[in-house]
Amino acid sequence: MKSKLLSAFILISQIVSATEIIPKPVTRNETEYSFVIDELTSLVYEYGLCDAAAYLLEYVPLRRYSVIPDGTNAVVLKTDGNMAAEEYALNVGTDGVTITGGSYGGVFNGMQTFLQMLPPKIYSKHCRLPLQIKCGDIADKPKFDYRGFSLDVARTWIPADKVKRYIDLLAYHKINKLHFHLTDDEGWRIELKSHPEFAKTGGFRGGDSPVHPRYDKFDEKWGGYYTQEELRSIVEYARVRNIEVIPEIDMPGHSKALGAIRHDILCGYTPDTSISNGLDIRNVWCAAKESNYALIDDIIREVSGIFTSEYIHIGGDEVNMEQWRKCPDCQRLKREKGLANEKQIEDYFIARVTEILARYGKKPAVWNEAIEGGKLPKTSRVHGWQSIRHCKQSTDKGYPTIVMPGEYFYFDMKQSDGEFGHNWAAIFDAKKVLSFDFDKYGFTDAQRKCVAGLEASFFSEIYIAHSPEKSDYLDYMLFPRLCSFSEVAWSDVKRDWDEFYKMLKDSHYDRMQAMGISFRLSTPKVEYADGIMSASVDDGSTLHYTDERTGKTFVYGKPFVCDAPTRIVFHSEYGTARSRDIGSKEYYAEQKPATTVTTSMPCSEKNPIANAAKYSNSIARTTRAAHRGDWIRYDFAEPVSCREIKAQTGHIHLYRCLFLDGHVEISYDGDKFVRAAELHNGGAVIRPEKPVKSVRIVADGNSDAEDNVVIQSLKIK
Ligand code: TNX
Repeated sequence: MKSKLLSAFILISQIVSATEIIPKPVTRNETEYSFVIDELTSLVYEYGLCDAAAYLLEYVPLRRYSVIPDGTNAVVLKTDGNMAAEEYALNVGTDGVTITGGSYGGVFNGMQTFLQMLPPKIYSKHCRLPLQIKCGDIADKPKFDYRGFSLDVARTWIPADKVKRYIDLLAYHKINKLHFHLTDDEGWRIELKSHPEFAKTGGFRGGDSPVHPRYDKFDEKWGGYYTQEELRSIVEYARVRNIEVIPEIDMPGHSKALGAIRHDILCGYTPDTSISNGLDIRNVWCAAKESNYALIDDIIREVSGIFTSEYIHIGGDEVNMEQWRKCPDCQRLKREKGLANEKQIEDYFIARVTEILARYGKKPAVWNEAIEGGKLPKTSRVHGWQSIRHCKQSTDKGYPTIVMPGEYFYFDMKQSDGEFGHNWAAIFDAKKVLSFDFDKYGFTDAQRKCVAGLEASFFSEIYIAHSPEKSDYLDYMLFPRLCSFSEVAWSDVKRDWDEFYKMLKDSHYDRMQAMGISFRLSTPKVEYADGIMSASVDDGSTLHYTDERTGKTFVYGKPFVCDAPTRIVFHSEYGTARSRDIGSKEYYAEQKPATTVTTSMPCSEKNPIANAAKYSNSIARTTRAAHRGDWIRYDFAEPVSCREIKAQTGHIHLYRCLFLDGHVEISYDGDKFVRAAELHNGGAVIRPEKPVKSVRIVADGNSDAEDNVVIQSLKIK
């Protein structure tokens, strides 16, 4: 008691302000009192909540008890069978804290809310007592039982300890499913005792591996895989954090890595192992070979023994039907089984795999394309990814549907134009994620009943080019978009963006800092008028600017005179959080001078050479690969004064359709050309000294990566 008074005294000068909780609880009320957690506060919990208690002790160093003493000066964890599984009540009185949950998951959710009510430093796990917490009551439960996140570890290898770090970050945001995308064209990440070569070879690409790089790290052998022991430890780590891990073996398409090791799984086996760094459709399991189903049995048997989830995701997306159309065995199967088309071959394949799953007590989850054949059993869980329309179609057909349209929930999409990432679904930031709303898309009650939950995701094909060994890029792509996602997946109480953003800045930025997240800050406002450059932020972060000509960076204090022929790039920082780079358009616009583009190679009708003169996203494609001496030439209508010209062949978001070996020449008069730079990965930057009339990219060797070349517009600054 003496110590209790003492700690109350120490804290007397501190005002405990209520922190905002994310996701927002259903109901919350507060009193003006507070409770002090000190060295004498004990943790009291039911026997079945041992793991939850141990988890809490990592963050809050309480004394540990397992039976309820008199209930005062204690944090009590208990369950109440009358509550829904993940529901919880959190009551903070002047004599203690009680967290009551419908099950382990409910208690865990309550604990996360409790942690958010404590100072952010508790996330460092080195927090010392005493700690003060506002008294009040929270009653809360999730909108969806399935609040998922899918992580693609096949395209870019993410080691187990890093996966566990993300499991922690998901748990802080009450996400309860991890959809683990473990296999794809670019990698096989699961150790199988029955087929050790799948992971030992398929986990690595580049170098002497038969698996070829497609997006980056072209020259090194790079990758990894999880041992079964590591996978089990991930499953267990996630379980303690109320997260179920759902493994995905992506079949029958997206299987190029495995096909590179086991050619016999592919259609019409030919020993065609020729290298393709780019688009390669030899990635579909043959549906007609009985030996394939025996192999799938081996895989599912082992995977079932590792993962405790009742579901295994078996893929079903983007299957290249052409392979089956060309395969005599698949065509025979089609006739024999009376299948109407290739889509029904996919149905047949999935039905066979579903039978295998059932043998091991598992159910299938599939991507939305798998419903197209019309025969997918209704017990399959469908992940709608292509669009909201596809999600609706799946609910219309009565499938339990995980709603994850790319345009809202694919966090590999860019967050604004000019940033990195994909853009096939949309370009969006946390504000759009928060705006996701079934009403807006007219989901009927019947359709809503089939929505099993929401899922956000990160596909990693271009992550490989962004220092995957550091957390900056992935953190930046995920946060705060994942914060918005956690709100829409959990909470029925609508917060608009202004309120949500204020909560982020006032409460959650500091928490994310303490969680060690290098999240993305909003874009600074940069203005240039009357020769004065000025910039501002709305979130208390520190502004920096870099002079691109000198490469020097300064902290921004106040508006400054700016007339140098350079680009000034601003960004803001808050601890390890960072905004995108942004310059003032008025001050240094990208130039788009009138250009004529010609080439020595024949071009496709669909992507004509004229596209390359447009300075838009449209590209030109040739109809063959480049040979030594081939050229692409850009002639400007008028000589162009500029600081830099970037010439690029190929396209990172497509395939390696580039000049593998070549150089760039410039001409000041449109007649005489001088060699200006060597190509690296199909591109080069030149910094001309005088106004330029023409640019020419010349191939010095053959481009055998692909059977066509992508020609882009020049980028001129
Ligand atoms: C679509 S998600 C895919 C992935 C890509 C992703 C990139 C799905 C079923 N297919 O293979 O990685 O887009 O955003």
